[in-house]
Formats: sequence, C-alpha cells, structure tokens
Amino acid sequence: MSSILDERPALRKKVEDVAEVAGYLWQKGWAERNGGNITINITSNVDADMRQMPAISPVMDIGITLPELKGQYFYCKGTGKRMRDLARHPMANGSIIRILDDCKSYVIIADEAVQPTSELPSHLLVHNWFIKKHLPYRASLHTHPIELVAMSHHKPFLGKDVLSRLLWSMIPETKAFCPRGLGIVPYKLPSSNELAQATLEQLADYDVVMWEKHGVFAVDTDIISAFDQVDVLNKSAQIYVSARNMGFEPDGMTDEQMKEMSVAFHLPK
Ligand code: 2HA
Ligand code: ZN
Repeated sequence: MSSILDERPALRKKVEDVAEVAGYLWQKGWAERNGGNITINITSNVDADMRQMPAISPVMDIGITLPELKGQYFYCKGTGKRMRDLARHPMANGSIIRILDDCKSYVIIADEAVQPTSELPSHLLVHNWFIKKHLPYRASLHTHPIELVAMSHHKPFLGKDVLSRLLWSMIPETKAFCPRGLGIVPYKLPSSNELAQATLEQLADYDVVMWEKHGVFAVDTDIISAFDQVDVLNKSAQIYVSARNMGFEPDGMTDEQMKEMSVAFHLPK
C-alpha cells in the first residue's frame, strides 16, 4: 500500500522518530494497553502536493477554536491504539490531520482514517500556545513513567519544585538535560479541559509536567528530545527508589554541587 511517507524522507524520519519513542515507552513499561499520547506538528515538512490531498474523513470538530493552528498539520497517535503497535506500524496506528481554516475543525488526510487521540484538544491547545509564544517546540508526549508516577502519590513531594530539586540532585546530568525541572498538576480527570488548562499554565515554567497519580506531559522541539527529558527524570526517580530499597535516604548532591553544575552548564534556575 502506498503511504504519504513515500518519497518524503524528512517527513518519514519524523514519523519514524515517533515510532522509535513509542517502542521505548512500551519497553520501559510506561505504556500499558493504549496508555499515552503523542502529537507532533509536521507543518514544516508539508509540500504543495500534501496541501492538495483530499480529506479521507468527515470534517471533525476539535471542540475549541485555536487561531494559531489554521492550515497546520499534525501526526497524531490514534485513539485506543497501542504504543507497542505504533512502534511497528506508525501509519496504521496514527494519522496525519489538517486543521481547517475555521481553526476549530480538522480532517484526516493520510494514510488511513485512524481517529486521533482522545487527548487531541489538549495537545492542540498546547501546540497553539507554542506558535503564539514563538517557541520552537513541535512535539508533545504523554506517558505513564512508573517511578515518577509512584512518587506523585506522596503529598510532600508535590510542593513547588520539591521533586525538581530531589531528582536533579540524584545525578548531575539530570539538571543539565531537564533544566526547567518538573511542574506539578494536582489530580484532574483524564482528557478534561481542566487538566489541559492546568498543564498549559505549568508549561510556562516547565518542559515536563507531572499529572498527579497519572503520568507526565512533556514538550520539546522534537519527540526524541521530549522523551529524553522524561527519561532522565525517571532515571533519577529510579535511583531514589533504589536507595530507599537498600534501606537509606540518599544524600543527594549538596547545594554547592548543584550550584557548581548550574554555573558550569549555564542553567537557568
Ligand atoms: O490516551 O493515557 O491519559 C491514553 C491516556 C490518557
Ligand atoms: Zn494517561
């Protein structure tokens, strides 16, 4: 079967990066059943032929108006689809959509009429904000990293920047590779507008946001980088858990060591 990715190596690479990350999410145990979502803005890879491609779905409402997304294109994981399947067959478990000129509806253009993720409105709200704020970010990822979610079940960890500081202090590189730390959103119903709005507010200060007792939402320029930020944070969480399992509270790096890192790597906080 022909694919929109045929003869479009740059677009193919972007979708293959999503498939690569989907495989990691499954292997790490962060993507049970259909858990997690990925959307990437692929508009920079859209050519004239793609703009002419007919819709293969009815016009569908987003539910909100997103003025910055007029004529933008996204690859989205399909609703109910599994990351482990997307890893092998990205175009059968996700699809490419075009946002219509009314900025509140979309159509699917390729390869198959796979309905996008149930979290599409919240993901698109975030993509709309990237463009409005002239941010270079084009990827968003939601996943269920085991140790980080476990830590979110402990109230004392949920104060502002408590977890950021703890996780940064487990390995020096964590702060270098996740310099804005981990934002916190108190528990809210999955897929709700309240969750989307609270996430957007946290993204003003953080690239990775914890959804209490649920998972994380991460953003970056591309999907590999978004994954890497979650991966380094969860690695630090694993080190913390390992130390606790060995029966002691880990010391963590000292404030002085943290400061030295921040200066050496020109980190913001
Ligand atoms: O779409 O993880 O929170 C699957 C989810 C929603
Ligand atoms: Zn989830």
